[in-house]
Formats: sequence, C-alpha cells, structure tokens
Amino acid sequence: MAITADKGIKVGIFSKTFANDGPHYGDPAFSFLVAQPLFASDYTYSTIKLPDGNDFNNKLTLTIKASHVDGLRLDEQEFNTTWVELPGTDYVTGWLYVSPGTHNVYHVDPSKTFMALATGTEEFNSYAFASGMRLTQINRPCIPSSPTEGDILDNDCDGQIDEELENGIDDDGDGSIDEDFSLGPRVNGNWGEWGNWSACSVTCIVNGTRSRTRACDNPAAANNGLDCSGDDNEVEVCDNTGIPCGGQ
Ligand SMILES: [Ca+2]
Ligand SMILES: [Ca+2]
Ligand SMILES: [Ca+2]
Repeated sequence: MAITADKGIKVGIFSKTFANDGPHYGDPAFSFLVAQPLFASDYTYSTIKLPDGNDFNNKLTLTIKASHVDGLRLDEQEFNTTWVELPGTDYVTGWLYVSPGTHNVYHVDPSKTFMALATGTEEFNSYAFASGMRLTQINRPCIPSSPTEGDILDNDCDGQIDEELENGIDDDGDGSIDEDFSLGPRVNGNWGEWGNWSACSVTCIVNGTRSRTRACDNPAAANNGLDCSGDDNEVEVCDNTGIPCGGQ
C-alpha cells in the first residue's frame, strides 16, 4: 500500500498480533513509518534484548525501489530475500531474520535509499521501530539551491533529496543531470603494500628490532566506507649475529 500526501502527515503501523509467527507470540507492536523522501541509504541499529528473557526472533523488513535491490548489503554481506511488489508503486518489500545485536544495512550507492523496519517477537513480547531515517524538512516551501555532495537538501525542489550521483549522468531519468547529488558510492578501505623494513635497531651481536608500515590507501576509505582493520605497522626481532660491532 502507498499513501501520498501534500501536507505533513504521520503514518504508523500497528501489528495487532504476531500469532502466526509461533506459539504464544501475542503482544502487539507499533512503529511510525518513514516517508519516502526521508529514506536513507545507511542504517546502523541494534536489536532489543530483555534484561532476563529469551532472545527475540529479530526481523528486518526493507522497502526499496525494485530496480535498486542489488546494491543492498547487511553487515558487509549480500543477502537473499523474497521481494514482494507494492501495488501501484515501483517499490518492493522483503524481510529477513537477523541475529541479536548491532547491524549495519546499507546500499553501496548512497543515492539509492530505502526504509528499514526492525521488528522482533519473543514469547510474550514484541517490538517494532524504524531502523533510522534522514532528518530533513519535507512538505515545506522549497527554494532551489546549488547542490553539494550529500547536503540532504532537495536542491531542485522535485520532492526528492540527493537523488543523483555526481557523475555526468541523469541517474533518475528526469531529464536533468546531477541536479541534486548524494555522496559518491561507498568505498571500504584496503591496505596498500608494506613498506621496506627499517634498519635493525642494533648493529652487533645483540638482537634488535625493525619495523615497517603500510597505509590504508589501496583504496582509502571514502563516503562512510570502513577503514582497514588491523595494524598499520609491524615490528619484528632482527638478528645481526655475526656482524662485528664497531671498534671491538
Ligand atoms: Ca531533488
Ligand atoms: Ca548523476
Ligand atoms: Ca536527474
């Protein structure tokens, strides 16, 4: 179902029962839903854990344009789900189970936005909340502005926010090129080659140490991508046994 309004409205989803999700899953849950212009491309959120209770059956429900599903990642991994078309729209929705804890769901292209709704059921409890949203004004008089990367403004006043990539291509097919652009595609960092080992810290028969460094620049992380994990320097024992010490 799609709801369209030219005035500010608030839309919520009330789940009367999760009775079809297992035995005794009876409590209701409620969440506000996010308006499409406030969809984001990157959410980090945590599931809910009771102080002393069973883990929830945690689900993540995603709503996105059908043509954009391929770039979605959950915790850096591609994932499979069954997408269901939303009648009268070019959107689809699908859900999957997630483990208890913190998750990051994102689209590799920040101009491709979607809604993420977290829900969970436990024997006598349930929860529902939007995993996040853009915080920006909608349904307000719009003044055209020149775009800057990821400014979260509707620069061309077409009702869409940061809907392009700055790439000389009309990504959204509206006849304008780069009229309102998002951050560029997310790039995770990758280590470059190790540099040369330094000279050994001693030059005679006692063991010393030497070190080398590397940089997270192959490529460097960009546009909210992850930095490299691991150390950027390495130290090891070096052995100059047999090299005469000067003056001895
Ligand atoms: Ca726009
Ligand atoms: Ca573009
Ligand atoms: Ca365009």
